[in-house]
Amino acid sequence: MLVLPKGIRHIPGYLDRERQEAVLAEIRAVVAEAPLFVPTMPKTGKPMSVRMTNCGPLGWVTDKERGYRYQPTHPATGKPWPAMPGILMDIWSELSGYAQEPEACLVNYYTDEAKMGLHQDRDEKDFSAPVLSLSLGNACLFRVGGKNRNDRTVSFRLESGDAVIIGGEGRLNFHGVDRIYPDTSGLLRNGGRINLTMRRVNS
Ligand code: MD6
Ligand code: FE
Repeated sequence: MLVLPKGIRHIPGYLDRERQEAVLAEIRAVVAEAPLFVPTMPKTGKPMSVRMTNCGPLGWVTDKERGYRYQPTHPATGKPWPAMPGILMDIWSELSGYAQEPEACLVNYYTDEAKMGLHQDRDEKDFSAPVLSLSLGNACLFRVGGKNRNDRTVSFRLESGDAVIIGGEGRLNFHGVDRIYPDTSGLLRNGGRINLTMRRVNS
């Protein structure tokens, strides 16, 4: 049996197909209003392979000049992020164990070739709240380690509908996506994978 680090919880099949479709419809509306953008790394300006957008009062963005941060507006349109859909608020209430509402939902779109390097989520002021992740579309190989980049890691597959909660002692653990498995879900017509991460930013 695979043992996950303390504070990391994986809930396979948390969203049934009907609820996945409902979340997807909301995310399509978010993307229509707040188009996916290509995030770039601080200082180097190297583009990440995922495309991103956000909903909720705050959104996570990054670019060469100003680096990782949360801001209330879309970097390209300058408009406020779309509201957090009610269905995501409900899922946060069901899973987070945290009394306050989420302030940001980062939407990551992966083509079947995209990946995400090992990182910590540490741009929030409040680490007492967990980060709640939902996966839609093709499966991926998810990797999670400890608080130090060189700590031993464990890897497991995330399928469409799975939830992951990173909180408590695991809140600052390194994690990343090594690969997407093409043709492993019929949810997204053009393949790829969507990951949603809901966060509390301010205490
Ligand atoms: C992904 N997930 O699944 C990337 N971050 O595509 C994350 O970076 C992540 O799954 C914080 C908490 C849970 C996560
Ligand atoms: Fe993360």
